[in-house]
Amino acid sequence: MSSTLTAPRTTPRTTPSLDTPLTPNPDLLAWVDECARLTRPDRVVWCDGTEEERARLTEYAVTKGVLIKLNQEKLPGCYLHRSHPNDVARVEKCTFVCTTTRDEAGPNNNWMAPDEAYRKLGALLEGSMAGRTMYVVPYVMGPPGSPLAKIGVEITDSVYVALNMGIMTRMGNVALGMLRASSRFNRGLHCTLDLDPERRFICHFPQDNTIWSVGSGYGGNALLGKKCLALRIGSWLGRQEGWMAEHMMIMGVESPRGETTYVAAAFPSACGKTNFAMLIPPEHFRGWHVWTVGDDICWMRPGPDGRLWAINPENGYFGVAPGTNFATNPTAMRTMARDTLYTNVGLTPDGDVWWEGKDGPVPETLVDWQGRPWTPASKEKAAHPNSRFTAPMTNNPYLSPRANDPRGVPISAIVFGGRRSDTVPLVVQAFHWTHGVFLGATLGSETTAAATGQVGVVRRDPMAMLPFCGYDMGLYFGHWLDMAHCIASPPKIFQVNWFRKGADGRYLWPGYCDNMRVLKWIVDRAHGRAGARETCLGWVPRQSDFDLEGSGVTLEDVDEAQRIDLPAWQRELEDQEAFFTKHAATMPKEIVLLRQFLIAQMERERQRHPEA
Ligand code: GTP
Ligand code: SPV
Ligand code: MN
Repeated sequence: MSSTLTAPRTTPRTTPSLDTPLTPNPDLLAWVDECARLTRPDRVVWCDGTEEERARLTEYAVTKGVLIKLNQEKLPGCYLHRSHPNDVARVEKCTFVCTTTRDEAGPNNNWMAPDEAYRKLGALLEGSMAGRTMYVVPYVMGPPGSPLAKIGVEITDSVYVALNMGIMTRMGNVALGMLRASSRFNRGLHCTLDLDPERRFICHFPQDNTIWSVGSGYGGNALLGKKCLALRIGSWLGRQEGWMAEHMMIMGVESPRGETTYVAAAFPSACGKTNFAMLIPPEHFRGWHVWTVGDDICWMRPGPDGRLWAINPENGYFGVAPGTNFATNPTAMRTMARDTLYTNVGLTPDGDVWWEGKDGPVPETLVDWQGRPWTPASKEKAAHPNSRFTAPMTNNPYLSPRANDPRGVPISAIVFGGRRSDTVPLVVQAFHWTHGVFLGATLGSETTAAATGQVGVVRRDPMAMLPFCGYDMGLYFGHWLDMAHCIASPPKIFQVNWFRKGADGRYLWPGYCDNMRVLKWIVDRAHGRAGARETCLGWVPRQSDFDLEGSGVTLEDVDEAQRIDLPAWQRELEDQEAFFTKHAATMPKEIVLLRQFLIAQMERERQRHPEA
């Protein structure tokens, strides 16, 4: 292995000194060679995933200023990274699905012809790693041995990306051992270039199982196993192979009787998956425990027992820092207390990290995410709103004992949720699977800092997959409908909204640990043992079905959070129109009809209550 990292070689650029490859796999060697001939790095480093290698790469990143060593007494094994200020979130406008035809990508994706994309990015990649190191990062998505696990290899010029991949995936020899001589691996080529936003492209070639990403070093743009492979390519493969790749967290909910029910939930980016997956039940729910299986991505397949079985393909958490504290998410706080990479948070004088909404007093002075002096009087935020922590899954004190189970866990309930200050009730249960697909397909949410662009505007984000579905979204809904026929005991489907506000602008629902109250109803309903009332939107809990003891929430607030506001629903249904029109060519008829059905019901309601 390369001991050359801290003592650069003086080899001429044109003949990169190839580090000893860790595999005899001919296709992998040929592809790495091809990438090296294109990008012309000074040296090639094969990542083996050992602790020794992690220590060496970390030390190298510190000497290069890529990482800042934090206070090792307070935060052992933790480092801070500051990304370029123009490179702080996913960029949807630079993200392309490059299928043979435009129709395959669908109106939900930016499309580029594969030839054009390879040519365009190829030109940018030519010689792009000269003077730099090329890291070859083999990784597995999913517990090794799982029938759903997939292998990828990411080639990158970023040591930060290599280190993050080491936390987020099962990385190194384990992947090469699984791959052996097979040519079936995802080919990911990543180069940060000069971070010029004009030369930033994230291109997916589902038909070649290939991803090329240039011009960004951040999160979902650069950690290619995550959104690129696990969701965009994953969703494509899932449709072909009969499984599902979803933007969902997975949790095990243990009751006082010792029964564990597995729930998967899709909320758009920065809308609460990590928090929900790490929920600690309130005092009143003694004997209940939530165990985290995953916090962002879920792969599901029908099992031989007729249930839907899910794995978390990831091995770590790339979580939102702002708003995280010992009251909102103590589990996350404990998870990121060691061996964690922090990105774009504030740095205190004693080498600790800080962000808006962290516990304790606001530091009197610190260095902000851009490396500038900051005080509480500063107008700008200390941490970027999309600042994040990368922490190993094994740090989680409530990691599910089944998180590494190759079979996965059987899912009893699927939850869709958005960030909506109005209109959408706290919780609704779908009447049936197709109605659940309709609830997911019409999901809307206010945009967040997880992607560049305007924050706080409602947009349609079906199944929280709008930025991540690697093919036509109408066909994706069709795939959801088709899946029902392979699952004899399908999960029950629900919709939630933790973010509804009252007329005074405050949240009607306390959220966080109190979401357990909604979760208990969901779990009970999934087992067919809790009451409910029928509305035109779906089944909702009656006051008596809902345990509010010790919550401090008033019944008036809960009623308001559940209220069906007819004029708001009229606007909501009108707002869905543009999405349905855009996707008319492939939108399943059942989904179109369910919307028409709801429109008709709402019209009749309004006639009965003209004052509303
Ligand atoms: P991605 O990693 O971007 O996919 O996001 P995520 O869905 O995992 O979101 P996360 O759990 O990190 O939450 C994002 C933000 O929402 C954080 O600032 C949280 O504090 C806030 N949040 C999470 N749950 C709740 C809740 O129940 N109520 C309220 N009001 N805010 C919440
Ligand atoms: C999201 O945006 O949904 C994330 C963060 O989970 S990123 O890895 O940047 O996609
Ligand atoms: Mn996400």
